[in-house]
Amino acid sequence: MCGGAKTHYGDLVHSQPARPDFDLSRFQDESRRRGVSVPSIEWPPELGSTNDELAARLESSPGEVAEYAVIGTDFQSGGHGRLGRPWTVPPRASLTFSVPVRVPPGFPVDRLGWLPITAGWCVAETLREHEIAAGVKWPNDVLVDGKKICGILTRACPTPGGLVVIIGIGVNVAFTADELPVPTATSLSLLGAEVRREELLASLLSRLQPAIAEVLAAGDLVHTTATARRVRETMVTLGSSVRVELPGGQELVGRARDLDPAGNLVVETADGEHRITAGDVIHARSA
Ligand code: BT5
Repeated sequence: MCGGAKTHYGDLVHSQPARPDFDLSRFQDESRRRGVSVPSIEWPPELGSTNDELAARLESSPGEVAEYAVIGTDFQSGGHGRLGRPWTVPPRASLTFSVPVRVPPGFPVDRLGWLPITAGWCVAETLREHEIAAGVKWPNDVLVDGKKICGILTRACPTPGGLVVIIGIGVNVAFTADELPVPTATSLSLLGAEVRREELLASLLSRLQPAIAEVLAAGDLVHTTATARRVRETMVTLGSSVRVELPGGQELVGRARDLDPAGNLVVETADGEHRITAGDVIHARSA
């Protein structure tokens, strides 16, 4: 079902470029080449949300969900971000998937904020392989030249066997300019990188598995790991002038100084230092 036809997508009517379906055997070849092993991978042509699908399975049959079992899709019709905001992608143009990770007993839950930023670092490193200068934006984005190329949504699910965190990742791979859902978005193709999603996924998982394992094994000391150091180095938020929209509707304006041991953003304002546990960060243009 590739290419050619005029398609309704959101409010737009446009010609869809030809884009290949996700090819599972190609992914297996790429995984073998990179030494990546996943217990299983499912890639239906369409799903509402890969995160919601995984959450439903963890609820109904948690014992059957293996760590790092991948659920992806060629078209996510009801993808969402934080606070139920829409995550919008055209068919076959995005690397859209979720994986579950098991949180070891005793891992401090206030340190779970390291998971989305660690996943963001893994995405940024993967894109750098393709000469794309990507950076992590706190708390869950990957940016290139200030534009969002990837969004990450983590969700903690209690199960009888312990806490499982779903890591959901959407990377914009092959959007045309008129398919960008918001002017602040970008895509690999628009940056001149033609990359197969199978290759991208294998490459990303080869980083994600060891980085997340290191973070989860470090417990209270996660902020001292090599991964945490790399996350900081790749985080474009740090050192930037920022406006932070807090969940209650208040705003803070200041400079993002650092991450604290829990992965919270430390912002210095005229009246002192603030630790941000949740919120939307807007980078100042000059930063
Ligand atoms: C996010 O939320 O950025 C997290 C997005 C996570 C998507 C993945 S895909 C696999 C898994 N399954 C899901 O259902 N979700 C995850 P947030 O920080 O709240 O940003 C949402 C905002 O990003 C929207 O309000 C738009 O402004 C913008 N946006 C929507 N689609 C976008 C896209 N494709 N690229 C860039 N920005 C987009």
